[in-house]
Amino acid sequence: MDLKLTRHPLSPLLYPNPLHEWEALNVFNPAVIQHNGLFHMWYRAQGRDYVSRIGYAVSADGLRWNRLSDPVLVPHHGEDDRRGVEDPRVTPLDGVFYMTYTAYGTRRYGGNTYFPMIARSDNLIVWQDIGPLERAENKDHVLFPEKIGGRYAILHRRPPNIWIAFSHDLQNWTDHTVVIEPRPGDNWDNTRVGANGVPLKTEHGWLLFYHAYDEGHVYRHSVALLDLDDPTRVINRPRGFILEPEEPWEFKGDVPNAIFSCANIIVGDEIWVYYAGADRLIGLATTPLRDVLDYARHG
Ligand code: BMA
Repeated sequence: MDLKLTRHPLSPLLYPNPLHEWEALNVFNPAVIQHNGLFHMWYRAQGRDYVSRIGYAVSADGLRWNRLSDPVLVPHHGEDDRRGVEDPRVTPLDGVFYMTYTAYGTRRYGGNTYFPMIARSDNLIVWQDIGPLERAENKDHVLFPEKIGGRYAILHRRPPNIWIAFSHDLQNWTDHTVVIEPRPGDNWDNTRVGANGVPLKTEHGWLLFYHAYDEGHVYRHSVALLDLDDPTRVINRPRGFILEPEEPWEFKGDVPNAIFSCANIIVGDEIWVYYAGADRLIGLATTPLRDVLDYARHG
């Protein structure tokens, strides 16, 4: 069984804006949610200083976007995020919004200089930090949209695996467990794996979109199904991938062959996957929900 996402004909949807220094070079890796009848987007942006900031855009149809002229989140932790705030993922939960993002600085945490942050907002625009998930080399963290067994649940990535952890207060995280590992050998996902957007609750389990890259640093995406009550348990993980770089703007840009997604949302009877090509432009690929669920269950 095989499944490939379909690129939307209007894609790519968002380009860098040369009139704004902070987003003049690259726009990429957006979070997207639907709220009160509108689509809301938070995207990573870079100007020529290569510092990442997070911009906000709003849309009635999810295709044509209106952007604020100033970023809504900028570095604010000195050395800890001097090089930027990256890769937002936004989860609505209990009437408020949580953003997980990567703080990228100059201080070392383990093997690198980034660590995973969590922030919260009541109004989509003003974000307040809750704190780090941990002060360790870790990213690609995303909160589940509801509590599981009475606790918050979060996916994260201690390299090279996707992990899960649980918390009562969003500050102290325990029961860290590996969920998905790279598949060694001649496989597309043999080097590193990481979660994409907020996992989707379905009757068959949590539908997780994730990315992986191989030794040639080519990014591809696929899906897995996790047990609803015990998401440490993988129900099925198809062998294949559903998206790989194919378009010129996905091959060439700032980082070649990087297709990177922080958003997979249900729109009508489809899933819309927002993703960036080559760390420079933002595009959209879609699939019928029924097809991707069949693939996640039987692929
Ligand atoms: C990852 C993240 C993403 C980026 C990707 C490809 O580690 O930093 O922001 O899009 O690499 O460069």
